[in-house]
Amino acid sequence: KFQTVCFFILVTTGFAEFPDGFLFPDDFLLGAATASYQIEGGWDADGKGDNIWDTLTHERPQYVDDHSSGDVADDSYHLYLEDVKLLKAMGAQWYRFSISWARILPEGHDNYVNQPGIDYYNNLINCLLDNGIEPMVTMYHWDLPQRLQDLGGWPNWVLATYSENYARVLFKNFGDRVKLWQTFNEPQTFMDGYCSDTGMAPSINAPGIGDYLTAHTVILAHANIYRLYEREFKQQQQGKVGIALNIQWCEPETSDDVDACDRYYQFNFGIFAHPILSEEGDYPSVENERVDNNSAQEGYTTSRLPKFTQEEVTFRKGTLDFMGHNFYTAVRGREGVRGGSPSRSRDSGMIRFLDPKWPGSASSWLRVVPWGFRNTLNRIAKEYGNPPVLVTENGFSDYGGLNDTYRVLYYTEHLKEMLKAIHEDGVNVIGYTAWSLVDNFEWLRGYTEKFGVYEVDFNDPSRPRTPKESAKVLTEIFKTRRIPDRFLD
Ligand code: PSG
Repeated sequence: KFQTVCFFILVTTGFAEFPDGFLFPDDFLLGAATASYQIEGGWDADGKGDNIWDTLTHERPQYVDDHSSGDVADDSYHLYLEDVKLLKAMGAQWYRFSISWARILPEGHDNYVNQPGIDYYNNLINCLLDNGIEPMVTMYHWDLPQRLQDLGGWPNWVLATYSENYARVLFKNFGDRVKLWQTFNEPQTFMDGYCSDTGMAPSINAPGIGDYLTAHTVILAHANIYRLYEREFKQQQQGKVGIALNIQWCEPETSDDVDACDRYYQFNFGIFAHPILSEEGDYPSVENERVDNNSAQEGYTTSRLPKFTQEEVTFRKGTLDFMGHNFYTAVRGREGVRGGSPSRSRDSGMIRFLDPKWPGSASSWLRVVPWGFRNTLNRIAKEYGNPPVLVTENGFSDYGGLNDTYRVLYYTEHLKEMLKAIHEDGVNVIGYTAWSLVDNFEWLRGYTEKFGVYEVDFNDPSRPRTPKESAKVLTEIFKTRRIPDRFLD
C-alpha cells in the first residue's frame, strides 16, 4: 500500500514539485565568497605595497561612482574574526577569499616577503579551520602590485614568471592547510582593464590588443602555477588547483544568431577554457581565424592575438583539477559589429544587448535569468567533458536594506536551476559559494551597489555587520541542505 502511495505522489507531482529533487548531494560544499581589495581595507597597514586599485582610487577618484576606495572597506584586515563568525552562523562549509599579492610581496617580487601579511592570512586560515570551515584561496582577484603594473602589467609576459614565484610563496606558507586553490578570478573581466582609459584598473586604452595580451599571459601563468604545484607540492599537500571563469548565458535573438552567441562564448570563455582543456590546447579556432583576418585587414603584420608555441601547448594541456564558474546573468546576442576600431567585441562579430523583459537589479549589466544558469552549466559540461565544477560566485545587487526579497528569490531560483542541472542533467557541480558574504567595495560602482547577504554600515568606524533576509534564508538552506518548501512552485 505504501509503495502505491509513493508511486502515486511521484507520477502526479513530477520533478518541478518533487522536493527531493531539491536536496543537495551529501558531499556538496555550500559557502560564501569575498575578495581582498573589496573587503580588507588596511590598504597601507603593516608594510603592504600599493596595488593598481590603490593607485586608481587615489589618483583618479572620479572613476568610481561615489569617489570611494577600498582603503578601509569592511576593515576585514582587522575584523576577520567577525567574518568567520558570520560564516559559522550561516553553516558555511567553505569560504572563498582572495590573497592580496602586495600584502605578501609589497614589490610584487619574491625577493622580500612581508611577514605581517603572511601572519594575517595564517590567522584567518587557522580561525576558519578551527571553526570547521574549509578555506579556498583565490591567488589573484584583480589587485596587481603597482610595481608590476609599472613594468607593463599583464600584457607583459614576464608576469607569467612572477605569478609563479608569488604562487610558490603561497603554497609554501599556506599549502599545508589550504587544499583548494584558484589561480585567477575572471580574467575575461580584468583584461578589460587594458581596453579603456575609463574602465577597471589599470584603465589602459588598448582594446583588441591589451586584452588579448593579458589573456595570453594569464594562460601561461596559470599553467606555470599548476605545474609548479604538481612538481613541488602536490604529493605532500594533496590539494587541487583551478581557475574561476565567468560567462553569461547568451540567448540568440533569432535562429540566425545562434552562431553569434557561440562566438561570444568562444571569445569570452573559450579563450581561457579551450587552451587549458581542449584537445588542441589552443585558442578556439574561430577566434584565431577572425582575429588573424581582422588584424591583416587592419594592416598589422602580426595578429593581435598572440600564438602559443608547441612546447607551451604540451606543457599546458589539462592543467585544471576543477573549473571555477561565476554565474550572474544572461545577454541577448545577434550577428553584427558595432564601432569602427579594433576590439574583441568587433572581432567576435556579435552584438550584445539586454532583454527588457528580464527583471533587473542595481547593476546595469545584471538581469535575473535563472534558467540561463542551468543552460550554462550544461554547456560547460558538454563542451569540456563534464569536469568537476565549483560555482565560485553567484549573486544579486540592490541599493541596500535588510528586507532583500529580490536577493532571496535570486538565490532560491538559481539554486533550484543548479540542482536541476545536477540531478536531471548529470552536470558535475560539486560546490557553491554565494557572492557575497558582506556588502563591499563594488569596483567602479564603489559602495552604491550592494551584493552582500550581511549588511555593513560603512558610516560606522566599527563596520557592524547585520544579517539581511537573504542571510537567514541561506542559513536555512545551508543547514537543512535543501530548498525550503515555500520556495518550490
Ligand atoms: C561578474 C559578472 C559580470 C560582470 C562582472 C563580474 N557579468 O556577468 O557581466 S565581476 C564579479 C567579480 C566580483 C564582483 C562581482 C559583482 O568577481 O569581484 O564584485 O562579480 O560584480
